[in-house]
Amino acid sequence: MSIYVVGHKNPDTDSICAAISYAALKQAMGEDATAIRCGEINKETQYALDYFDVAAPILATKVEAGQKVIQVDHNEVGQAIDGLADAELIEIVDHHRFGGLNTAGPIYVHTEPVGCTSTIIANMFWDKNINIPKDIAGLLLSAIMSDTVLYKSPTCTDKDHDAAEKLAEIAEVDLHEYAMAMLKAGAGVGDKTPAEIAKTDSKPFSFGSYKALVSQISVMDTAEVLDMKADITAAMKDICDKEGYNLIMLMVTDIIEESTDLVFYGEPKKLIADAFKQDASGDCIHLPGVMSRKKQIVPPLTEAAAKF
Ligand SMILES: [Mn+2]
Repeated sequence: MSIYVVGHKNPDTDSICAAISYAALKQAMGEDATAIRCGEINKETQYALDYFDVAAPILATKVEAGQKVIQVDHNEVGQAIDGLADAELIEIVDHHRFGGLNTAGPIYVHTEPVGCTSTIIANMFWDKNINIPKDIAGLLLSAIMSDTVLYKSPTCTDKDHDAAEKLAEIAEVDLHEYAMAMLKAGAGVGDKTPAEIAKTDSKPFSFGSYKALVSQISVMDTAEVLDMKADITAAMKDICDKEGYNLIMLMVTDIIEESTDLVFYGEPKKLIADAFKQDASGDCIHLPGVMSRKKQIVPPLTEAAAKF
């Protein structure tokens, strides 16, 4: 039975490209591995897949009991494919915080505090002296450019930078030109409904006893989202009511200005006020210099919740 390699729900470019690339590495090592995905491909990822002419992983919303699974780009249960608890998790390759990891048996874990899972995977190829095919190099590069927002995110490390430069050579692309085109393809609201905007690139988190959803949309101009703020917060109320969240936050991240407007609905607003030391009695706060959910949004919320 083929081992499934899968990224998180509501997959981003790293989750898709890391799954494809890690399955390719496993195959190059003589193992039977298949990339799968547990969600729709976003526009940015589709641009990368089309550009390098790679098929999307097979869509699977659930894994069967006993299925061997490798998780890439996540480890938190709430972000994982359904059925994982009854499947056999054998390995994790990731660059996120550990959010309550429990496994039935011992497993392989490869995590590093770098900007992108695909950086770790590129280095695994090189450490094993396995050549990275051109199309896989292109996908790994795409993921690094996406996760680090063209190196601008504070999560970006020298290791991401070095890997991206080498991958761009293998993929034979002009790094900046390609990355800008890819980010542009994924940026903005397009034809999304307010509810879809509220759930863009969303991930569930627990902050203390509060269930929260933190979404992120990248834009070249925040006005196109902020002009719809009333409709978006109304959609957030619906999502809270239906899915049992206490709080929904949408990071509207301006990739040119390198700042985020955090639009939110729910309670306690004091959690947001404490975390970001701002008046959060409205439905939006401006956070200059903030681009990373993982480094600049989740940690202050976790800290603030611990003091509740
Ligand atoms: Mn990632």
